[in-house]
Amino acid sequence: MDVVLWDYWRSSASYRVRIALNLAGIAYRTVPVDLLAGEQGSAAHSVRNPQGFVPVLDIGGLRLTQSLAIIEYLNETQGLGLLPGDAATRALVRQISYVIAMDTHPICNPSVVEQVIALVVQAEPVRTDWMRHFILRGLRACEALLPETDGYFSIGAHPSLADICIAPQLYNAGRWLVPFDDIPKPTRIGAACAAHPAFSAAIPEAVKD
Ligand SMILES: N[C@@H](CCC(=O)N[C@@H](CS)C(=O)NCC(=O)O)C(=O)O
Repeated sequence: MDVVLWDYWRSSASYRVRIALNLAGIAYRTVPVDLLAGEQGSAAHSVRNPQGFVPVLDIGGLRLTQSLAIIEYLNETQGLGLLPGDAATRALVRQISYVIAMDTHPICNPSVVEQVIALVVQAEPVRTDWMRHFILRGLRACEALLPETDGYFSIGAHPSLADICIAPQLYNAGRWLVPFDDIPKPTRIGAACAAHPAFSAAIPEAVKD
Protein backbone atom coordinates (compact mmCIF):
# COMPACT_ATOMS: atom_id res chain seq x y z
CA MET A 1 0.00 0.00 0.00
CA ASP A 2 1.35 3.39 -0.98
CA VAL A 3 1.34 5.77 1.97
CA VAL A 4 2.42 9.37 1.46
CA LEU A 5 2.69 12.06 4.13
CA TRP A 6 2.99 15.69 3.08
CA ASP A 7 4.69 17.25 6.06
CA TYR A 8 7.24 19.71 7.32
CA TRP A 9 10.01 18.52 9.61
CA ARG A 10 9.24 21.01 12.40
CA SER A 11 5.44 20.90 12.11
CA SER A 12 4.08 19.47 15.33
CA ALA A 13 0.80 18.38 13.72
CA SER A 14 2.90 16.38 11.22
CA TYR A 15 5.07 15.09 14.06
CA ARG A 16 1.92 13.69 15.75
CA VAL A 17 0.99 11.80 12.59
CA ARG A 18 4.54 10.46 12.18
CA ILE A 19 4.33 9.04 15.72
CA ALA A 20 1.01 7.33 14.97
CA LEU A 21 2.30 5.89 11.68
CA ASN A 22 5.38 4.59 13.50
CA LEU A 23 3.22 3.09 16.27
CA ALA A 24 1.20 1.35 13.55
CA GLY A 25 4.38 0.10 11.88
CA ILE A 26 3.21 1.59 8.57
CA ALA A 27 6.01 2.35 6.11
CA TYR A 28 5.46 5.71 4.43
CA ARG A 29 7.28 8.24 2.34
CA THR A 30 7.23 11.93 3.05
CA VAL A 31 6.89 14.82 0.65
CA PRO A 32 8.21 17.93 2.38
CA VAL A 33 6.13 21.10 2.13
CA ASP A 34 8.44 23.97 3.00
CA LEU A 35 6.39 26.19 5.30
CA LEU A 36 9.13 28.83 5.45
CA ALA A 37 9.10 29.11 1.66
CA GLY A 38 5.29 29.36 1.67
CA GLU A 39 4.75 26.13 -0.26
CA GLN A 40 1.62 25.45 1.81
CA GLY A 41 -0.06 28.29 -0.11
CA SER A 42 0.71 26.84 -3.56
CA ALA A 43 -2.09 25.82 -5.90
CA ALA A 44 -0.87 22.22 -5.79
CA HIS A 45 -1.04 22.07 -2.01
CA SER A 46 -4.43 23.82 -1.87
CA VAL A 47 -5.83 20.91 -3.86
CA ARG A 48 -4.44 18.52 -1.26
CA ASN A 49 -5.66 20.63 1.66
CA PRO A 50 -7.89 23.66 1.09
CA GLN A 51 -6.82 24.95 4.52
CA GLY A 52 -3.23 25.22 3.32
CA PHE A 53 -1.86 23.20 6.23
CA VAL A 54 0.29 20.14 6.72
CA PRO A 55 -0.08 17.27 7.42
CA VAL A 56 -1.90 15.59 4.56
CA LEU A 57 -1.90 11.81 4.48
CA ASP A 58 -2.68 9.65 1.47
CA ILE A 59 -3.17 6.09 2.58
CA GLY A 60 -4.01 3.63 -0.17
CA GLY A 61 -5.74 6.40 -2.13
CA LEU A 62 -7.67 7.81 0.84
CA ARG A 63 -6.66 11.46 1.29
CA LEU A 64 -6.94 12.79 4.86
CA THR A 65 -6.18 16.09 6.60
CA GLN A 66 -6.38 17.21 10.26
CA SER A 67 -3.87 15.36 12.43
CA LEU A 68 -6.33 14.17 15.08
CA ALA A 69 -8.73 12.85 12.43
CA ILE A 70 -5.81 11.04 10.79
CA ILE A 71 -4.62 9.61 14.11
CA GLU A 72 -8.13 8.46 15.04
CA TYR A 73 -8.44 6.82 11.60
CA LEU A 74 -5.14 4.98 12.16
CA ASN A 75 -6.20 4.09 15.69
CA GLU A 76 -9.47 2.57 14.48
CA THR A 77 -8.07 0.75 11.47
CA GLN A 78 -4.82 -0.44 13.06
CA GLY A 79 -6.00 -1.10 16.63
CA LEU A 80 -3.41 1.15 18.26
CA GLY A 81 -5.22 1.51 21.60
CA LEU A 82 -4.70 5.27 21.66
CA LEU A 83 -8.10 5.88 23.24
CA PRO A 84 -8.80 3.86 26.38
CA GLY A 85 -11.89 1.65 26.65
CA ASP A 86 -13.25 3.34 29.75
CA ALA A 87 -15.38 6.38 28.79
CA ALA A 88 -14.17 8.61 31.62
CA THR A 89 -10.47 7.93 30.92
CA ARG A 90 -11.10 8.33 27.20
CA ALA A 91 -12.66 11.75 27.89
CA LEU A 92 -9.60 12.70 29.96
CA VAL A 93 -7.23 11.66 27.16
CA ARG A 94 -9.27 13.78 24.75
CA GLN A 95 -9.30 16.75 27.16
CA ILE A 96 -5.49 16.73 27.38
CA SER A 97 -5.13 16.20 23.63
CA TYR A 98 -7.47 19.07 22.81
CA VAL A 99 -5.70 21.44 25.22
CA ILE A 100 -2.67 21.01 22.98
CA ALA A 101 -4.17 20.44 19.54
CA MET A 102 -7.11 22.84 19.67
CA ASP A 103 -6.25 25.54 22.18
CA THR A 104 -2.43 25.79 22.20
CA HIS A 105 -1.10 24.76 18.80
CA PRO A 106 -3.39 26.91 16.56
CA ILE A 107 -2.44 30.21 18.20
CA CYS A 108 1.25 29.36 17.82
CA ASN A 109 0.87 28.55 14.13
CA PRO A 110 3.22 30.50 11.83
CA SER A 111 0.34 32.15 9.94
CA VAL A 112 -1.18 33.40 13.22
CA VAL A 113 2.10 34.58 14.73
CA GLU A 114 3.15 36.31 11.51
CA GLN A 115 -0.19 38.16 11.53
CA VAL A 116 0.50 39.35 15.08
CA ILE A 117 4.05 40.32 14.20
CA ALA A 118 2.77 42.34 11.24
CA LEU A 119 0.81 44.46 13.72
CA VAL A 120 3.77 45.38 15.91
CA VAL A 121 6.68 47.70 15.27
CA GLN A 122 9.34 45.39 16.63
CA ALA A 123 9.02 41.64 16.11
CA GLU A 124 11.14 40.71 19.12
CA PRO A 125 10.42 40.14 21.97
CA VAL A 126 6.75 39.89 20.92
CA ARG A 127 7.16 36.64 18.97
CA THR A 128 9.10 34.88 21.74
CA ASP A 129 6.83 36.16 24.52
CA TRP A 130 3.75 35.05 22.58
CA MET A 131 5.08 31.55 21.99
CA ARG A 132 6.29 31.07 25.56
CA HIS A 133 3.08 32.41 27.06
CA PHE A 134 0.68 30.21 25.10
CA ILE A 135 2.81 27.06 25.11
CA LEU A 136 3.29 27.28 28.87
CA ARG A 137 -0.40 27.99 29.43
CA GLY A 138 -1.31 24.83 27.50
CA LEU A 139 1.29 22.64 29.20
CA ARG A 140 0.28 23.95 32.64
CA ALA A 141 -3.30 22.93 31.88
CA CYS A 142 -2.00 19.45 30.94
CA GLU A 143 -0.06 19.35 34.21
CA ALA A 144 -3.30 20.00 36.11
CA LEU A 145 -5.32 17.48 34.09
CA LEU A 146 -2.80 14.64 34.01
CA PRO A 147 -3.41 11.95 36.63
CA GLU A 148 -0.73 10.68 38.98
CA THR A 149 0.15 7.32 37.45
CA ASP A 150 2.76 4.64 38.00
CA GLY A 151 3.15 4.35 34.23
CA TYR A 152 5.43 6.34 32.03
CA PHE A 153 2.82 7.82 29.71
CA SER A 154 -0.20 10.08 30.31
CA ILE A 155 -2.51 7.41 31.61
CA GLY A 156 -0.22 4.45 32.19
CA ALA A 157 2.23 2.19 30.45
CA HIS A 158 0.69 2.43 26.96
CA PRO A 159 0.96 5.54 24.75
CA SER A 160 -2.30 7.35 24.08
CA LEU A 161 -3.51 10.20 21.91
CA ALA A 162 -2.58 12.56 24.74
CA ASP A 163 1.10 11.51 24.54
CA ILE A 164 1.06 11.96 20.76
CA CYS A 165 -0.10 15.55 21.34
CA ILE A 166 2.17 16.31 24.30
CA ALA A 167 5.51 15.13 22.85
CA PRO A 168 5.54 17.54 19.85
CA GLN A 169 4.33 20.38 22.06
CA LEU A 170 7.21 19.74 24.48
CA TYR A 171 9.58 19.84 21.53
CA ASN A 172 8.22 23.29 20.70
CA ALA A 173 8.51 24.29 24.35
CA GLY A 174 12.20 23.38 24.25
CA ARG A 175 12.68 25.29 21.03
CA TRP A 176 11.23 28.47 22.57
CA LEU A 177 13.08 27.93 25.89
CA VAL A 178 9.90 27.60 27.91
CA PRO A 179 10.80 26.86 31.56
CA PHE A 180 9.91 23.28 32.50
CA ASP A 181 10.00 23.84 36.29
CA ASP A 182 6.27 23.70 36.99
CA ILE A 183 5.28 21.07 34.42
CA PRO A 184 6.85 17.90 35.92
CA LYS A 185 4.18 15.52 34.57
CA PRO A 186 4.51 16.58 30.91
CA THR A 187 8.29 16.57 31.39
CA ARG A 188 8.19 12.98 32.70
CA ILE A 189 5.98 11.97 29.78
CA GLY A 190 8.37 13.66 27.38
CA ALA A 191 11.22 11.53 28.71
CA ALA A 192 9.15 8.35 28.29
CA CYS A 193 8.20 9.34 24.75
CA ALA A 194 11.82 10.09 23.89
CA ALA A 195 12.72 6.52 24.86
CA HIS A 196 10.00 4.98 22.67
CA PRO A 197 11.17 4.14 19.11
CA ALA A 198 7.93 5.28 17.43
CA PHE A 199 8.31 8.68 19.04
CA SER A 200 12.07 9.06 18.64
CA ALA A 201 11.88 8.15 14.92
CA ALA A 202 9.32 10.96 14.45
CA ILE A 203 11.28 13.84 15.97
CA PRO A 204 11.97 16.73 13.60
CA GLU A 205 15.74 16.17 13.50
CA ALA A 206 15.19 12.51 12.55
CA VAL A 207 13.10 13.42 9.53
CA LYS A 208 14.71 16.65 8.38
CA ASP A 209 16.00 16.44 4.79
N1 LIG B 1 -5.59 21.37 13.09
C1 LIG B 1 -4.62 21.05 12.08
C2 LIG B 1 -3.50 22.07 12.18
C3 LIG B 1 -2.45 21.89 11.12
C4 LIG B 1 -1.43 23.00 11.19
O1 LIG B 1 -1.64 24.00 11.88
N2 LIG B 1 -0.30 22.81 10.51
C5 LIG B 1 0.71 23.84 10.51
C6 LIG B 1 2.07 23.26 10.80
S1 LIG B 1 2.15 22.54 12.41
C7 LIG B 1 0.76 24.50 9.15
O2 LIG B 1 0.66 23.84 8.14
N3 LIG B 1 0.93 25.82 9.16
C8 LIG B 1 1.05 26.57 7.95
C9 LIG B 1 0.75 28.01 8.15
O3 LIG B 1 0.51 28.43 9.29
O4 LIG B 1 0.77 28.71 7.15
C10 LIG B 1 -4.07 19.64 12.28
O5 LIG B 1 -4.05 19.20 13.43
O6 LIG B 1 -3.69 18.97 11.32
